Amino acid sequence: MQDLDFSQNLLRIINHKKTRLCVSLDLTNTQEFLKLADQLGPHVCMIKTHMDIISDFSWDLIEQLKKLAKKHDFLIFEDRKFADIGRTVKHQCAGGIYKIAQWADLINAHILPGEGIIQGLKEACSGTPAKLLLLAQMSSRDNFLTESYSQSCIALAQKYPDFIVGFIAQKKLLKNFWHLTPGVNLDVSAGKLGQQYRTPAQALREDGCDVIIVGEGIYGGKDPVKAARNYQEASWGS
Ligand code: 5BU
Repeated sequence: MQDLDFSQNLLRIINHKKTRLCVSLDLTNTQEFLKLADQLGPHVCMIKTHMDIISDFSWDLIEQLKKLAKKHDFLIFEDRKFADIGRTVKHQCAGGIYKIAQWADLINAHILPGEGIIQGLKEACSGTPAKLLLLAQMSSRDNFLTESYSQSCIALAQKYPDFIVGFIAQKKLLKNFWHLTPGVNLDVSAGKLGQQYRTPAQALREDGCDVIIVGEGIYGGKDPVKAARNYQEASWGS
């Protein structure tokens, strides 16, 4: 059975706040991170983190972020992209410095190591609300995630629907699963270091994804709040 709690909650947030925007806060400083999380919170259904790029990380950041998630009603997605054997990812997800399973609503993983990675992450997250997305497709140029690899992601998602709630993908792959999509920018020519962009309208309407993930397009400009508002509107009305 699919995890209804997660899906109902995310749907509730999307409809209540009128946004299908997840901002990717790829900032490296705690103060800047928290300031933007507070300013952008009203415009997003989710904030995506890369906690391991924060140079002055401390547990207080997690506590502050949790408070902001409550204040603004958004989910937290830690984009750690687990990719090791089950035993190792179990430690990486539940323990270490970041203790991701304790605070993330969503995590993600590559399926390269096989089914054990899902079992390891499931054990790490047992007793917590955290759910898993599989990395089925990437936005970067010439990536190695082939069609048959994406099909294997689909098969595994169908096998673990109580824990796997969707995919990171470029196009809709499977009914009743969430599709979060990176590689979105209103300026489609802005991609650097192999990143490829399409517009929110393309990602949501043409490619059938559910939530757009936008980083630089929002935090990279002079007025991130205005940019977030534009992406929110594009994600809702386009
Ligand atoms: P951008 O600044 O909007 O390009 O940021 C996109 C974010 O999504 C960034 O954190 C990447 O690590 C992440 N990402 C991606 O861009 N493309 C992918 O295929 C995957 C993740 Br998977």
